[in-house]
Amino acid sequence: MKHDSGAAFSDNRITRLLGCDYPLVQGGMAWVADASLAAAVSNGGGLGIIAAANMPPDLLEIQLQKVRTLTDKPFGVNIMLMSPTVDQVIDLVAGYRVPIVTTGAGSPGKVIEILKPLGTIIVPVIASVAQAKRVEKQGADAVVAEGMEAGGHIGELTTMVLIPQIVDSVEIPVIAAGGIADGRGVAAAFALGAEGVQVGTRFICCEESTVHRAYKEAVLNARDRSNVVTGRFTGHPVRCLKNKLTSKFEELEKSGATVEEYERLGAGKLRAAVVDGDVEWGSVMAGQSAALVNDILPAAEIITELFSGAERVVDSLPGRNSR
Ligand code: TUI
Repeated sequence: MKHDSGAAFSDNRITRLLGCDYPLVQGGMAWVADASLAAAVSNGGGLGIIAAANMPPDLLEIQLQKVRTLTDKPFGVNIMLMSPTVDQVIDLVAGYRVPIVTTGAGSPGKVIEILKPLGTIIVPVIASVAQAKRVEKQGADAVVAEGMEAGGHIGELTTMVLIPQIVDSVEIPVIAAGGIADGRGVAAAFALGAEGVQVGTRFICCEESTVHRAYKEAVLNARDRSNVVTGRFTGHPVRCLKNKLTSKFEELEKSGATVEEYERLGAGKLRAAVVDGDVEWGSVMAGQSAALVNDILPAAEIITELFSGAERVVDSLPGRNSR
């Protein structure tokens, strides 16, 4: 099926690079971004992503096999560079000839060195100008520039100031991430010079997302002040929805706990929230855009809404003749 709504946004360097109808990459959300979600996004005209995260390699392999049964469109794998199994993940991604890789939480030099010669398209997620320049030099094909509105592990700059600085610093195309959950956000990203968007939190609440119902409800119920960033002192700040776990994290931080004590409290908590639905004591990672998510829709509908909404925004800007 050819997707038409939002056509004004759908032929550029990102759609040509990724081979999809819309310049949209799904966020590589640990435990959330499985084959079911990735295939739904790819079938909807975006680029679906399976998050390798800290997954044991045998579980990742099952997801890689599964995604091929659900879509024949391009898809990607997000490689989390702090994972203890990152080398095995790279080998698997090479073996399965995954067409596109996004990376997060570190420097992707090794990923580019190994996978680029195989023809893999590499799109690192970065959060600063220095990181963007470095990955361009290393051979990245595009970057996702992620503002601190995003969920999970974040940098320090907002999307609003990060995107134009990255656009001015590199030649490769820039995909904006962090805070984008509706057509207004897509239009704003393009206004800042991005040629694509990465959307994570919005897809937690899609029909094909296999996360626990309670996690989806926590995102649906989120409001403007529902987020908190914990763990800044560890060097790995993480944005989540506020709950008993994040209060405990804040208490620990105030009591002068060590990084080890702090990280011990966090172990296994994302899985507890996503898989078991423990949204009180689990880690409910979500971006600030959770406040903008108010319904559960099929992934394909979310994508057409994002781009038709962006077109409406552009058409209604001051000075434009409304149709
Ligand atoms: O990676 C993410 N988001 C994530 S990863 C994750 S799993 C995790 N859980 C707990 C603690 C830490 C990780 C949950 N959410 N987003 C992409 C992203 N990458 N944001 C920022 C960065 C980043 C950070 C450092 C990219 C490059 C980088 O380079 C370090 C360097 O040496 O320059």
